[in-house]
Amino acid sequence: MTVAYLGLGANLGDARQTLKDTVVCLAQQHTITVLARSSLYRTAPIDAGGDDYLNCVVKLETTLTVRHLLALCHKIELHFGRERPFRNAPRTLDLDILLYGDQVIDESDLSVPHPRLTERAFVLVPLVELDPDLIIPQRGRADAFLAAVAEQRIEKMKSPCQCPVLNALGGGSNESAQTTKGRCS
Ligand code: A4P
Ligand code: MG
Repeated sequence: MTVAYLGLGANLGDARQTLKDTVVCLAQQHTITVLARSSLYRTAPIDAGGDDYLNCVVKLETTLTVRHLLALCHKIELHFGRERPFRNAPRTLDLDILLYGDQVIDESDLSVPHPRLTERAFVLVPLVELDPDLIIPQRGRADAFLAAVAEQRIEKMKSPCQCPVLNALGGGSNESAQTTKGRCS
């Protein structure tokens, strides 16, 4: 079993629903256990045009190799209608492998840790929310990079569920899991 972190982003279509459905989709894989999902964040596009993004990070445990995890990410992106008309084009769903255990991979089609991870508030802030003491292989503590991205606009979304008891129990994501079951093939 390997602990991995995925970055989820979307700025086309119903981004909030897509991100929630993607977490359900990941949780439905028998090779994956979703351990935690960060809050959703509304973020300014970085090096890209289009509308604001919604971003979050998922922490999971998996029996998949990193290559199989990448293939699964591509399959789920396609399932949610991802198209690639040009680099950094607006997208219905982007799924990036941020970290895969403590592995460092530098190949033409796969770089882990994700090469731009430490330059982007939309990745760092949810990562540190999930794991305040997270260490990024070969780079050190994730929170040490936060000051450098402080100018990038990022706003935590309020949970649509206003019940403090349900929220404390994680009710928001459970509710989403029930209403969207079966959508992921
Ligand atoms: N690839 C290499 N390493 C990885 C990895 N660790 N995880 C390859 C996933 N894929 C990886 O990806 C292009 C190729 O990268 C894949 O075929 C894979 O083999 P892609 O999904 O087609 O394109 P991408 O995600 O746009 O590329 P990239 O380079 O990862 O872009 P970035 O740097 O992630 O930027 N602003 C906000 N606010 N929120 C965003 O989510 N996203 C981007 C995309 C730009 N600005 C943004 C956001
Ligand atoms: Mg990507």
